[in-house]
Amino acid sequence: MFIDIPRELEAALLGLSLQDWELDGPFLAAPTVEHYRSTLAALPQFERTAAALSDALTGKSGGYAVLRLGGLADVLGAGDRFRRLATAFAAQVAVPFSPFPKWPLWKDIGVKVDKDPGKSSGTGYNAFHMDLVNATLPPDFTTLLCVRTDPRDGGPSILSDAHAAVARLPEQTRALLAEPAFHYGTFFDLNGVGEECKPFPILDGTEPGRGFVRFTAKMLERSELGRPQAEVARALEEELVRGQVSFMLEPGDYLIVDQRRFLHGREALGNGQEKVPAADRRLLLQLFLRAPSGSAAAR
Ligand SMILES: O=C(O)CCC(=O)C(=O)O
Ligand SMILES: [Fe+2]
Repeated sequence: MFIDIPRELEAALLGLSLQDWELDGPFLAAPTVEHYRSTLAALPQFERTAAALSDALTGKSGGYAVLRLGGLADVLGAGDRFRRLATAFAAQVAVPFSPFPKWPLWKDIGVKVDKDPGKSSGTGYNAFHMDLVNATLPPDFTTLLCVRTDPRDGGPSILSDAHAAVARLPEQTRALLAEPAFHYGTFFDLNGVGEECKPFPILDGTEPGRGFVRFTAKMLERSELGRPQAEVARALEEELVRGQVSFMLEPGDYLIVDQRRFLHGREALGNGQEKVPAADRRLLLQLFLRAPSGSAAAR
């Protein structure tokens, strides 16, 4: 699932000057998508890299990929040129968009010592979840670009195959997970993700192995759930942890997750974050992708 950029391609990418992107509402505008796709397609070794990416995301045991863009980040830093290149790779997979009116496409995920430790940008364990879990149309892909690792050496990413975890649960548990009896979080001022979904079923009743496993383990501590719901949600979380893979994102690593196949999270950061200057703390950039309706990822 880790994809290196061949040297020749890396050199060609460093020589590019991609145009700045334009948005059409929350979405990357079609002419920008076309410009980014066609510019990359013309580069040496690109086809091989795109095929590896597509295999990692759509292959039988796939569902996520880490593109290793560290060589580009070393030269370019994390500024506009690097972000345009990462956006161009994202645009190969699906259409980038920003659900949050406040953020222009990429959203910073830094480290805030005074925030709920279990939430995005908190310092603690970030339990298995899908992003925008309570939207009727969650993003098809969530992506995270690593700018800085935790100087206290914590925060490996965790991923788990959601349908594999569900398949290991007893029938009765799965039946309860298919009832619309779960809820999580608030919903306001979001673009491109439909309406609020509340309450929602965790399993959406499509064929086993398909569709979203609409789950966040954060609901266990932050939503008032009925007793049977809490029990089955806990059982699902345990299976996700049992099946998890974990790895540390390095600077320039770009993680792309198919939200219909994998749930994600992050282990706790290292101790003593309050002693680390804010500008030195771990930093990721987050971007969401919408697959064209009718594509494999949107089914
Ligand atoms: O910090 C991380 O690695 C994951 C963050 C995340 O999943 C989120 O903010 O939605
Ligand atoms: Fe997330």
